[in-house]
Amino acid sequence: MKFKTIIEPFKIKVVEPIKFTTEKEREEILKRAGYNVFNIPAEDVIIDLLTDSGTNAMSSKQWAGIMDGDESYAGSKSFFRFESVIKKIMGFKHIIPVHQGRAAEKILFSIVAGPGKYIPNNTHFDTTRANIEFVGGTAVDLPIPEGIQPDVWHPFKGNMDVERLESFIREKGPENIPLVMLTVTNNSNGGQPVSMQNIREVREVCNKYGIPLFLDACRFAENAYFIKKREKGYENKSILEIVREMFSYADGCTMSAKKDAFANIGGFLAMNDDELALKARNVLIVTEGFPTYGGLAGRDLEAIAQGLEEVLDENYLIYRIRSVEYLAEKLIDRGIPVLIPPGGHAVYLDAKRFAPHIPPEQFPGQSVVVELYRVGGIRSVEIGSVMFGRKDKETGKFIPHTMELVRLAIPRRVYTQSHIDYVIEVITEVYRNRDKLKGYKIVWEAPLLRHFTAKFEPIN
Ligand code: P70
Repeated sequence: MKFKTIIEPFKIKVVEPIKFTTEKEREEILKRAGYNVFNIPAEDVIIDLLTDSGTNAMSSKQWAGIMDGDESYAGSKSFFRFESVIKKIMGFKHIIPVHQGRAAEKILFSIVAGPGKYIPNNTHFDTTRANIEFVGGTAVDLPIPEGIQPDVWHPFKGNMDVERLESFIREKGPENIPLVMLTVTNNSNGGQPVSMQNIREVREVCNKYGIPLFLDACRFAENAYFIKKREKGYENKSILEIVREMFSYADGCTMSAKKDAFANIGGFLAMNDDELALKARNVLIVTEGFPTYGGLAGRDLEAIAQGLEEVLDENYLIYRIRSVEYLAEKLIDRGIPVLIPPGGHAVYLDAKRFAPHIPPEQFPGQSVVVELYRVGGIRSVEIGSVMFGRKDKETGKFIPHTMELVRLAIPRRVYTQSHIDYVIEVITEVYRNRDKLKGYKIVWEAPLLRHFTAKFEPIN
């Protein structure tokens, strides 16, 4: 293109009003929410960057698909479209619809994992880890060293450490590792991509020990775009070609369609192995529904199929990745500590450097999250010791997470540049007053996935 301004590759047909609140009102709302932004009514949020999951704006064609959804219990026309689009893009033999990503994880890990079983991943996201631990298995993170250093630039920080993978397999024995996973893009460490070379190398190690490889594929298209931009040999390939190659190295995947499929709900589990698929469908039928709808309505299957076609559009991905980069660039210009490079779906603030006076056990990320809401009505999410920190089982000692991050996830096709300019202004203001940020303590927590429901109090 001749012009450098990258525009939104869509027009806006339907709008949703934003309700404004005052700082004083937000102070009260925070107290009522136990300083956990998951407990805040969405209506009281001005810009909602809690997640890019299920919060996407659907296209007119997706809405048309919703009207066209076939709601037959068995053999719905919408299922066959869903199945054929996924097969075209990802190429797996068995496509099993589920209501969202974690349902795919639940089914998969209840079949393959359990006590004494280990599941390595570049980095597990919260629900993947929880589903493995729920059945008594062990979730193991094997990121490359650069992957956990927020201020180190690397083109593929989502990569798995292949040498550590191999030594881990040897140590635990391949018979105790039912599968290896790669999360594309790697959400826990900054929405960072995994290179094609890394996928290939992980595949080779898996082949050597006869272990299947599964992708946690939520943001596969964003990952493919990074491969096209950053990996030699892929500059002239189409996104579809890159995606197909990525999946060609895998034996299956779990997918939350709430991310790169632009859907508000939905997901699937896919695989080539007939026996595993049979077992998965047996669980599916008990927990989710009949195999041609999983936990979904026919209209959801249509929306997902259409969304999967749309996300492969390179003009969309150029806009998508650039709009996330724009936010990161402006924050970096203002000296605000941001994980580099910015990810595909989010910008991550480095709370350790943002609030160095707050120790990890007082949750610096949570403190920044609370302040962004108080000052500007922006909802973000802590990805640090609230989400992943734990207590040592024997000593009770606090073990912090590797990084203390605040994720600003950008819903797809929802916010315009001026929304983002507002976000930049608010963060700049919070950063200017960072010395006043206080630590937090947890006053109530659930046994698993505590971040969703925990209650906090500021430490004065
Ligand atoms: C997010 C949401 C979901 C997810 C994921 C990866 C790599 C599986 C899943 C599960 C979760 C979340 C986190 C904080 C706030 C709100 C929501 N990620 N694998 O935003 O998929 O949600 O469909 O069960 O990122 O990153 P599902």
